[in-house]
Amino acid sequence: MRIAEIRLTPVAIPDKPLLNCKGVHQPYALRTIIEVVCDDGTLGLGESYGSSKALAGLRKAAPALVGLDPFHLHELHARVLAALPEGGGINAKSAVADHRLTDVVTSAFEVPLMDIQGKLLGRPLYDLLGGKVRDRVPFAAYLFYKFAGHIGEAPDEWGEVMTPQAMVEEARRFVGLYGFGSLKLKGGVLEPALEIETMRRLREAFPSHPLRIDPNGGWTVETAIHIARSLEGVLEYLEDPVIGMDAMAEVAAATSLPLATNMIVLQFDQIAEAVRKGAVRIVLSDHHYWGGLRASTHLAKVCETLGLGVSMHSNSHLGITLAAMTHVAAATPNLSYACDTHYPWTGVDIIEGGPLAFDRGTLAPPPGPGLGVGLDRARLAEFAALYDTCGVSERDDTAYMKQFDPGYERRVPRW
Ligand code: GKR
Ligand code: MG
Repeated sequence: MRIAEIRLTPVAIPDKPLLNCKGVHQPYALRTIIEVVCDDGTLGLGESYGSSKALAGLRKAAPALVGLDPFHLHELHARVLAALPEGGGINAKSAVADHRLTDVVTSAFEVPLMDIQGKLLGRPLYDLLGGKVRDRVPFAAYLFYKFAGHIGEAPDEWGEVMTPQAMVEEARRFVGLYGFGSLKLKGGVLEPALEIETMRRLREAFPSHPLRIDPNGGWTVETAIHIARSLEGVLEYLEDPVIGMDAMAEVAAATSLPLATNMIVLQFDQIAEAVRKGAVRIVLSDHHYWGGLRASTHLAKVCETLGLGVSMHSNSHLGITLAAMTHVAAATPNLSYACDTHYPWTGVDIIEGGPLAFDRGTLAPPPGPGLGVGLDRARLAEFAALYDTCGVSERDDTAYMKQFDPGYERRVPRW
């Protein structure tokens, strides 16, 4: 059994004008859909970033994987390293955090290979990760301040959300539609007093929902300490209030709130420094850049050993990613928090049967061998065509924000 063919399809999927500390989401988010076909016809599916650097890396590595045994995941990594000797990161130079290309590419191909393994064995993917420790995986509502609609378009169904009260309404809608039992707010957008008020109002409206806020390093150390102290007893954790290991350690030392990160600990070799400096108490896993699904479970083991909590990060994504997140979360004993997901903001999918449906804020790993999802080829073709015509070939939240507000300037920290 060998890999015979690999197909990579970049897609554009509709997104909403969601705000963060660097700007606003463009009308389309980009992903790459990966199909790995074995010589017996077994098909494995994967999903990764759609940025040009990630796509170029995937395209360059793919031919080197033809002939590989789909069970040989160490060799997968070795072949990716050999195919991409220049390495590098996948994000823009201006990004405050980056992901190693070779990890991203290995991660991207590990999922379809494990999907194939599951199909060959007739076992769900979580069984290849040690078996499931929970039947259903809890996800958090991912709340964003947002503009009413995209440039030149009528307001979308969520309308404008730019005040604490409007955010409570957004949260009510999320909880009503999907049953989420935890709430995460993307912060660093409004002035700090308003974001503190937003979290307090969410606490009043949802007294028993765990709450978290993540400004993506959008605050100075001083602002972050003020906000952290104001929200002690309100939040379960505070995610990436500031940028940099030392700045995070300074904030961590000044508050009883646990700090979480998907921005300063992105690779295994960054964990030791973070622990030494006391910079974080929770690390967010993400199988797209930690090295894959198995690496995510290894990360969880390291965190358990070091007394760190584990949560899960997300970007705008489709159902192959959600299925993979759910399998790995189901097989991670110490995943101690509800996983992040942008999925409800997407609302469309390229998997058979349409978008996966949350029930009481949770999702069971899709049934069936491997990932348990198949491709809807008509939808895939539709979003592939959109990629070719939509005019977005790179994520640039700042450039798009300038179209709303020509005077806008990117500043991290912003407040
Ligand atoms: O979608 O605006 C966004 C988020 O800020 C995303 O880019 C982050 O990667 O959700 C992510 C996070 O937790 O930092
Ligand atoms: Mg984050």
